[in-house]
Amino acid sequence: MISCSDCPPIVLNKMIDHWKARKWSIEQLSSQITKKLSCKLCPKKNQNLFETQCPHENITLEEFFSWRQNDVDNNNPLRNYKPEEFSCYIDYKYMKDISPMEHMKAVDWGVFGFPDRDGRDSTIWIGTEGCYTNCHYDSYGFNLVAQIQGKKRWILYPPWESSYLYPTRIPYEESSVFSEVNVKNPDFERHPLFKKANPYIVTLDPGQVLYVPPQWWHYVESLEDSISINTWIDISEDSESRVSEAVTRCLVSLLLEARQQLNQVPTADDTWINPGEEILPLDANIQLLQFALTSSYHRDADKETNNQEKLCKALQNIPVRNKDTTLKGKRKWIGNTETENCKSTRMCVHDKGDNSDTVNFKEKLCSHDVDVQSSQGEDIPYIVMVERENKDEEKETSVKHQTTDLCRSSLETCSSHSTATLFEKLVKSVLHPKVIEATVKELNQ
Ligand SMILES: O=C(O)CCC(=O)C(=O)O
Repeated sequence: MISCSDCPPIVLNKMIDHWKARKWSIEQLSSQITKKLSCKLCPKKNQNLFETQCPHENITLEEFFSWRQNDVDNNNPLRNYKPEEFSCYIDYKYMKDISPMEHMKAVDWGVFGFPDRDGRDSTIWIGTEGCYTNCHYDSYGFNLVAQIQGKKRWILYPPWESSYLYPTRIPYEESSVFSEVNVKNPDFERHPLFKKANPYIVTLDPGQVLYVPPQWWHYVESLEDSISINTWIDISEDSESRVSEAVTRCLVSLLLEARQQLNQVPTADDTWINPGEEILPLDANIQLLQFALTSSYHRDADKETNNQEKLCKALQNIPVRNKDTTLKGKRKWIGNTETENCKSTRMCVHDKGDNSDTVNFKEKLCSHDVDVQSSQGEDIPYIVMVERENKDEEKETSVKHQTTDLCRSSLETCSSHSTATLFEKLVKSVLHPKVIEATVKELNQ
């Protein structure tokens, strides 16, 4: 089994021209999506506030659009925010919750190997120039992101550089691990290891789709008013992440209960929990942990469908080219020549030897002088690799999938524990001297 986390992000071009959603604009959507939506407003002078530090309002897309046109009436909740001072982001909205039914088929992930996925499995992000999502990684799966309107810049970091990014679970958001670093304006005294981080940077234009590999960190900012639509696709390693997430939820609910006992409940905004997160009581979370452990233990990896392989297959005949090569006439498939780079462009999860079903992305990306028998000129789909910014530094290739220390050695024993034993194990692992030592170090800083 090859880890799927050590392949780089790629940009897929001309693959969504057939989507109805490809033609959407904020103006058009403002008459079609009529529900009130929560949005975050962030002062433009500080591009690194956590969601818990920004004001939120409930608005219609129509109110958003007229605010952008400097046409606000007294009922518009945005009337007190100046567009030149604040960015506004209607982020992370499941289309099935907010969009009319006819929008569901306007999105179609079939060309990427997922014919059953459409708007019902997608999330939409609508924001002004300057809006952003702080640096984080998603605990589950991989991500396909389609840019619909406006340009967006993605700054990505590989999972093997996690220690340079100072991960934190506060503010808490289910399945998002945030970085403490202000990646746009880092404080190297507080985060000295960040100097070693190697970003991969890409600006997405409308019509492009970004593949974000599992557990890659990303900071995202809109360079123009923009719409994007994405789908997160599960992978077999998610069962491990589900255990980590369940442990985190148990600890968060435990600490929230402790906070209540200490009468430390905030009167205004809660800086521990991202807006919209619902925290269940501890006993419910312990049960969910039990369930995650049992499913993780009983899963049959051989029977699982491999979604990364599906993506590989869907992309196998799509040429890879350099950003700058033209598509006319005979051309090369541009891959990376160095063996080490080729290794890192692997996308498939299973190495099945001679099995002809196996799609070897690495070989494809490393092939050269391939004649392209195409008369379709500029209109055919193609792939562009997202490149690393600092190429001179050594790349560490060993990627460790995030696992929890709790029960690492014996999932079987652990999944059969009673609530009481599981809770005791949880408390013991939190009270582990190594954790205490790290805590003391943190408190002394
Ligand atoms: O587009 C954004 O602002 C963030 C998107 C994101 O974090 C994601 O798709 O995982």
